[in-house]
Amino acid sequence: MKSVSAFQSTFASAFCGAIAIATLFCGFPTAASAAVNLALNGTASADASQSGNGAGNAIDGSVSTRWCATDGNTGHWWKVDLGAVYTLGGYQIVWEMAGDSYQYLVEVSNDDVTYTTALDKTSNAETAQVQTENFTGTVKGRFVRITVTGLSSGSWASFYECSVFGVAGTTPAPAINNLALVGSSSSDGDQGGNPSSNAIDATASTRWCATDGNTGHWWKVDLGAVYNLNGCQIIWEFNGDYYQFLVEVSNDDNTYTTALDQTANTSISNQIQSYDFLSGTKGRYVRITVTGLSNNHWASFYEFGVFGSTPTTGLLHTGLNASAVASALSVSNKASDNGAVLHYAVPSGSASRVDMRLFDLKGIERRTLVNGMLPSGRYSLAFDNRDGQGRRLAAGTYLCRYRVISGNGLVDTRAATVTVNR
Ligand SMILES: [Ca+2]
Repeated sequence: MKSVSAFQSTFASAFCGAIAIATLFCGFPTAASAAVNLALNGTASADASQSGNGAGNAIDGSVSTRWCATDGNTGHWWKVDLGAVYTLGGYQIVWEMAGDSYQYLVEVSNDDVTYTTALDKTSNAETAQVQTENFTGTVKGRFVRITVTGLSSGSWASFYECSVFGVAGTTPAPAINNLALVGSSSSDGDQGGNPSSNAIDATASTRWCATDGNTGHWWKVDLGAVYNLNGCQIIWEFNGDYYQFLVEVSNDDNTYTTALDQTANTSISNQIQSYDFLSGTKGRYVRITVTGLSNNHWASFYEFGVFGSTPTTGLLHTGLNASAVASALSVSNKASDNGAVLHYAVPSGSASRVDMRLFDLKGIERRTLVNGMLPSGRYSLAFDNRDGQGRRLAAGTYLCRYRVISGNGLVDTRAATVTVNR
């Protein structure tokens, strides 16, 4: 991210999630097994592993065991053999340290000899401990290798878990991201010190916990808009004990339908669990109700991730529900990945009409990005590099014009440049 303003840095962690999402607009059809972690059944190795922190610790489904290199140098690699060539949608890494940025290169190979770059994170500045990334274009491979190229002072190449998501065959892999990171959470009750928001802070050491050890407690996230939803991922408090639960989705927070039924689960006890939702699942609200507990545990998890993709119409547009803001517009253009993220604020007061449009440098309007009434607050919008007819725009510089109109007329108008990469 470049040109980080105070406005952006205040919400850096939320925007990191939005930026990850920004790479996802590929229009992939729904396919089975979007959210299955292929790495769990793989074989891991590394160029060097610290005693007690072997490569296999990063694919054991637990965030209490980790791989670690033998020293603090850069250049160490870790890889997983998935056992067969898959079409890969993305991955997730739970790094050892929260708040540090790790720079790394993700490469894939069919034969463990010739590797090609799947995602270049050698300039990565994100500091979230749990980083979920989508591959753009078609990425296939049997071997996935992570080479750590840069470290914060005092950090070693080390992560608790690396999940790899993909599908068999040549079907394009669905988007892998975490829509929940820019959502807002709530529950039927939070234990002191363990609020619902801990499950969407991309940190594997903070958790939501219910107020007692009873079953029936629920947690939910409002994604801010209706999405096509592929699946979810849960990092439970405990590894090795099963949890029984129901995941439901809703467009209006009133009528819920089942997306995933694990109320009879007694066999899956990994701390990190990834699931596909039922085919065709869509929704804005995602609610998990814990229906059964083992070993006297309470309903509690470190993270709840939601995998999904942009609605069939419209852009990914999420309110962050902040109060008391001034009108603002800024753009996070990304150099290596497609898709800028536009950050804007609707000023305090009554709801305003927002009119945001994209123009090319000849002044021709190419797309209406936002046109509607919005409450005061900060928003981010992940741009999919497409025009109003859904066609991919040519690479280059475009102009975003942002207007706020209240009942009394034009309040503010602002502009910023948007870079489209191909
Ligand atoms: Ca682990």
